[in-house]
Formats: sequence, C-alpha cells, structure tokens
Amino acid sequence: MPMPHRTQMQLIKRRLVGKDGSERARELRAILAELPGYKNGPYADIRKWVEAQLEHTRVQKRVTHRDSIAVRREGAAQIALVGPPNAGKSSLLQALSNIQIKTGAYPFTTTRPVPALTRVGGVLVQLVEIPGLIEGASAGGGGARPLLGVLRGADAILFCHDAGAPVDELRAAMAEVTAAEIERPAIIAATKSDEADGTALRAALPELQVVEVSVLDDASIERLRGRIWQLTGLMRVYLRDGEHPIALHPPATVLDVADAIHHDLGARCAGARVWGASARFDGQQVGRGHVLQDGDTVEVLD
Ligand SMILES: Nc1nc2c(ncn2[C@@H]2O[C@H](COP(=O)(O)OP(=O)(O)O)[C@@H](O)[C@H]2O)c(=O)[nH]1
Ligand SMILES: [Mg+2]
Repeated sequence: MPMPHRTQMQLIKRRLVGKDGSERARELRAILAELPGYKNGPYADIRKWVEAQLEHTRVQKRVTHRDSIAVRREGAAQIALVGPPNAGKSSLLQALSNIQIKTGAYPFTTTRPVPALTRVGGVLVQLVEIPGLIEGASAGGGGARPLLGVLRGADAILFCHDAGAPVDELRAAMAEVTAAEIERPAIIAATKSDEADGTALRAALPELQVVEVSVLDDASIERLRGRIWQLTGLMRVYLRDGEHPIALHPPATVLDVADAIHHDLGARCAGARVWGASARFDGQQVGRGHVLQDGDTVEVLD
C-alpha cells in the first residue's frame, strides 16, 4: 500500500532540497524508479511532475554549463553579499528570500554566484551571493576574476562576517574588492549574532555601518532588510491604484514616474496629483517637472 500522495510529494521535495545539476538529476531518476507505476490519478501526476523537473534540470545544466558565472539582472537594484567562506552568506540569502540553497559548516559550499529576488522596502531587489572571496582573488587566484566581474555589476555590497570570527578574514575579502578597484556603497552584516555581538567588528571598521543579524532571529532579518533598502539609495513612489511602489533614483520627477510606468505615458504626461511630503496639501496638482519625495503617492494625469 503506497503512502498518501501528499506525504509522498513532500518527501520528494525534501529529497531535492539543495540539490542541483547532475546531483538533482540523479535524485530525480532514483525517485522515478521508486514511484508506483499507476497510469492515472495522483501518482501519475507526481510522476509527470518528477519527469518535468528532470527535463528542467537537464535544460538548466546546459544553460549553466555554457554561462556558469554571469547573473541576469532582475529587480530595481542588485546587492552583492560578499565575505569570507562560512560567513553565513547562503544562510542569509535563504532567510531573506526563501530560496533553497546549500549551506554548510565547511568552506566553499557555494561555488558560483547565487542570485535571489526578494522584496525590501516593498520593492523587488536582487541579492547575489558571491562565493568566498579569498586572498589573491583580484590577481585571478582560484578562478575568482569572473566573480569580481559579477561584483562589478552590483549597485552595493553587503559585507557578511561571522561576528565571532577574526576580523582579518573580512579585511582580506575587502582588500580583494579594493584591489579590483571596485567601490560601492556598503554596510556590514555581523552574522551569527546569536553567538557573538558586533562589538569587535564595529571597533575594527568604524567607517562602515554594522548590522547584527542571526538567521535564528526573524526580527534581526527584518532589520537587515530595512538597512538593505537604505543601501540601495532608491526612493519609492506609490501609485494611487497600485499595490507595490515604483523604485526610482532620486531626484525623481513626475515625468520619471510616468516613464517608469509606460514610455507612452511619459510622452503624454501633463502632470500629476500628489499626496505626501512633496505636496503642499493632499492631492495637489503639479506639473511634470515636479520633484517627488520618498513615500509620495501620485496619480499621473494625461
Ligand atoms: N548560529 C548560527 N549559525 C549560522 C548562522 N548563519 C549561518 N550559520 C552557520 O554557518 C555555517 C556557514 O553558513 P553558510 O551560509 O553556508 O556560509 P557561506 O559560506 O558564507 O555561504 C553553516 O553551518 C550555517 O548553519 C546564524 O545566524 N547563527
Ligand atoms: Mg555559501
């Protein structure tokens, strides 16, 4: 008597967590071999799902093989997670975005940049884990040059460091970024704050903001999310009839908002009604050149 199909599906998904490429394909094939061979009903659906996953994994393998490093940009900003191996980057990425990735108590669990899309400040932002940057990376050590290329494409850096680990390890990673002549707005996440606080990091690197965070503490994750939003340097404008805000680089005008909604609307835009900090009163009618403030709500007029 096979087990209930819901349980079966959960078990299958659990077996696939953290597996990708050929490892995932192997697991999927093993699962297929174990499934009861019903032609109809829930088990046939599970079989179809597994087969589709297998096909998808094959496609993904071909794609990643051809272009194993480049990260397709998505979202309003791209933030790179940089730090020594084992700093807790993958764990943070997972906690911030709910994606499933490999984490481990051993270095170099992650070998390729891992992107994840998540909402910060209500805006979709792409986080990218840059695998352990080690000494010599800027000179091409350990094949790290392409990684620095990915880093160059990022808008800002979230340095990650185990609050209880020697600060020198972080300095080494930072030195590689500097040696590659990459300068971006940055803050430091003092990770694993359930085990140690950020005092040592703060003292050693007073020029950067330090945010303590633990994946075991949801409030600290949300605090970090807020800091990441500030790090993007973006501002938000809400549309009167929209759920999520539009993210823009300040200073932004009514015309910028209209353009962001649709290029045609930008061309037609005559002005807007505005609520919020930039309006003298609720619903003030302004021209297309009106400069908006973070958090404003607008209704574009055409
Ligand atoms: N106690 C504690 N351990 C953590 C935390 N975040 C990550 N770790 C552990 O640190 C190790 C390395 O984490 P990982 O995310 O793989 O680090 P990465 O190499 O920087 O991606 C793993 O064993 C994690 O379980 C945390 O907030 N608290
Ligand atoms: Mg990792």
